[in-house]
Amino acid sequence: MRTEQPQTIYLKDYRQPDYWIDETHLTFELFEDHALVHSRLFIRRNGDAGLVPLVLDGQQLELVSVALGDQTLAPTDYQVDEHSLTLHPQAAEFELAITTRIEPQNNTALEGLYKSGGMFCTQCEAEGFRKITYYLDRPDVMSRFTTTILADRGSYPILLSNGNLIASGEHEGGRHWATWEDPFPKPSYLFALVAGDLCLIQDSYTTLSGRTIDLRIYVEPENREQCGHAMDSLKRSMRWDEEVYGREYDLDIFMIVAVNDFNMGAMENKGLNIFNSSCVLAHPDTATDMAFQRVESVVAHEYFHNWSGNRVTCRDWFQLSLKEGFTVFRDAEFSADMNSRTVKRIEDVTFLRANQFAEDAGPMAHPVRPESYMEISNFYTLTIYEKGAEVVRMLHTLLGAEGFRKGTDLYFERHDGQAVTCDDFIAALEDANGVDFTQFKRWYSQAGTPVLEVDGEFNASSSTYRLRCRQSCPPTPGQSEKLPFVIPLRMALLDSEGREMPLKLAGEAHARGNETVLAVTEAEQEFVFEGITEEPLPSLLRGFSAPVKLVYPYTREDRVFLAMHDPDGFNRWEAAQSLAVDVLQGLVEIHQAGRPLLLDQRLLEVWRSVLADAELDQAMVAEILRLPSEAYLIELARVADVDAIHHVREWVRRELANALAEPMWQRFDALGSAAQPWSADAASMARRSLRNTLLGYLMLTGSSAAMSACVRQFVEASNMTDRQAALVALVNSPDEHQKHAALQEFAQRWADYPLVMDQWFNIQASSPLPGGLERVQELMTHPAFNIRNPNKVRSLIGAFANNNLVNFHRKDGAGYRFLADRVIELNLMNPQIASRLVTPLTRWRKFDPARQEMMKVELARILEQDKLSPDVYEVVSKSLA
Ligand code: 0A1
Ligand code: ZN
Repeated sequence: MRTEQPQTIYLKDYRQPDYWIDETHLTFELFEDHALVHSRLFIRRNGDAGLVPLVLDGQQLELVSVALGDQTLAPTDYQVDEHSLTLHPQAAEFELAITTRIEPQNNTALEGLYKSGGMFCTQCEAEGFRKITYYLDRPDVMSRFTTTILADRGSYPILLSNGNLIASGEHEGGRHWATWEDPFPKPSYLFALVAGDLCLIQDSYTTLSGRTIDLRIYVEPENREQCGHAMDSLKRSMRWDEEVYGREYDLDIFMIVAVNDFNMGAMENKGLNIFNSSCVLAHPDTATDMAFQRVESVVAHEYFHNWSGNRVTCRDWFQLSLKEGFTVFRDAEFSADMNSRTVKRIEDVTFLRANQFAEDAGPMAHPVRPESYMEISNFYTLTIYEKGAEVVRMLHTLLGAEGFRKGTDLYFERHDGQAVTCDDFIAALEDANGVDFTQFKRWYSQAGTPVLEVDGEFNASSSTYRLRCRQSCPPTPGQSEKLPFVIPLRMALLDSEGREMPLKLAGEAHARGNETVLAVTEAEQEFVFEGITEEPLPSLLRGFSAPVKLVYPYTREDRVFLAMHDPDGFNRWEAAQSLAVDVLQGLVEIHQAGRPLLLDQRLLEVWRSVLADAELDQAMVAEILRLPSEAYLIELARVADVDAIHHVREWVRRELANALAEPMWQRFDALGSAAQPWSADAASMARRSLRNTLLGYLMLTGSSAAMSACVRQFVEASNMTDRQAALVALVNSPDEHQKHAALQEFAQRWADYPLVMDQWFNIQASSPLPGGLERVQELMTHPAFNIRNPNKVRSLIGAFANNNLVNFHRKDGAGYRFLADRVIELNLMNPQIASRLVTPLTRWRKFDPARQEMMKVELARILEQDKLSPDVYEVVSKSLA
């Protein structure tokens, strides 16, 4: 066990810094075996802070020199330890010059300045800047940056930093330099630098006010052809932010750089976004439709941060969701506007419920605005991002689009250039609309997923319908009691034909139309609708209007009815899903009791009718036909029986496929062939999505017709979406020969495309067929695998532990041991990746006692390691507490 425990940082301890840094002048001298960083800081004491020491953050730095004004300091004038440099300035304003020496080529944690392939790049959020130089590395210290980069011209012809290029030139010894100036004050986490041999794709954008912006995407030369989609997405994002939020871009140049080694998806550094190449590159030959959509949404997300994050930033890291929740909401709305709104919402809700709900029910559960942390990198979570976005969505729902826009206009105007809090955001929405969100703010302070129990009572004699709501929220670490939330409940009442009934609430003067949003604010609350002349069926929580678990005593017949008739597309899908959940949960119990499985014909009939529905958007048909995931079924279970869940779900899939083979073939054939030319439009994507969902089902029938259709598709596909879908079906089929042939062919063809090889690893790691662990262990020795590359770790080890649940949870605990070994291996090499990787083990409370024990043994083994990074220590120790 590590001897020194990381400190816990508390929100309640926040206070302003003692000093401000008005200007930051940096010079980087880059060499192959080290880099020298010279900083000149113009520092000013904060208000009436007295003669307090100046404590600068710094880690893993070699201090070369310090000068205060024109005085070079002696080592006795300052104190240095592992985390800081302490100085004792006498003046209220002074200039400080520091030189540090670092070794980017040995930086495997990918935080601070590091090398990815042949290029230098940075990642400073959240606390990476302190690994570059000593600084007040906190987001409320905003400074104007000027950056000069000096490097060998041959190896690093491109030298980039934030803002505008103001000068450049030659230097002796084949070296050259460039100076960049960013006119906007920013915190250090938004600093960026890139030096490399990159090619440039260039375009321009004219803003609403007529300014021309130079748009640049830098990639390695072999990827030049794969940038078109990112560029288009960027231009669409710029237009959308002007139209929907009135936000125009502010610098004259906007740059994106793609790097292969990156811990996260991308980073919104001012004017110089740095991206994981997986979130930039997209070409139909190599990227799936899903990858295209991810590129579009990540490009938009980072671009939108220019306002929600950069112009207005966070006061401290407890406020992270201020920028992330808001920006995820913005990018989701952008994607909804660019594609199918309903399908986008279904995808996001599916993801949230399978993953964020699990986090909210686990040992690391925390509020959207946490109150404490040990390592901030551990708090870039689904709760901060996705639940945070749901919270902003609820505000949008409560205020309406116009009211919300008035609020965001005020927020941007009031806080431009400032570092602020979630309270400031809410205050702007309140002030612009004259509302009070005091109670609503509990969404920021209380963790856990609320449960909303609803039931209805029709009274024929009074023509009323009474909707009773009861809310509760399970305890989470450090929070045993919860107060009621404000839950916006979007709903309608349907008559026996599925038509929406006019809604009028007792005690209200005005009718509410056919759909309304009820604000559930009490622990128990009733709503009485008048003028209801027949017993209605309620359609509740439309569009998933709040991140809660809805419980309503629907019968299976009710769910069938809603799945067939609800005029709201989202709730049609939801009804089909919840019917499938109910059926699957029932079958799991039957299977556990050792009784024979029998499929509820109602599920079959819903699937049959959706399959025959020519009116419904094809992407929606595909969404409805997909069964709820194993991960979601595990999340819903009290004690999850992974084997039974897997067995039953596969059995139902096969039953559906066999029973519906004929209409599935008909629909499949009617959708054309995978050989037809690729097109990016929504209709084509929807067609591919449905065709491939059907192919997956048809392959379960084991027919030779399905196998030959699949092999044909693998060979003839005009694009990666169809080729990959065929490969998935082949890999999961029992035909060893076809599987190996396809895998080999694929690996040979795409050996030089790391992102395609990531898919190849992912598909095999995710296959639930027996022997999964051994396959993954063998793949770790494949020449294309590299444990230092986060994308590879995610696509092989992460995919195995998160997607391949039967193999990961195998009875002898070998899956757990394997994952713990990898976490230990990565612990010091890349702490952020190690601590993310350990997540599946922290969910041990969900499983049977034997598995719980084995998972805890592995967690304890990790905890006993000699040098545990704070990242891994925090997650593992909290999950065992
Ligand atoms: N702010 C970025 C995500 C991000 C956060 C931390 C990182 O450190 C490794 C990197 C990126 C975003 O929301 O896109
Ligand atoms: Zn973000």
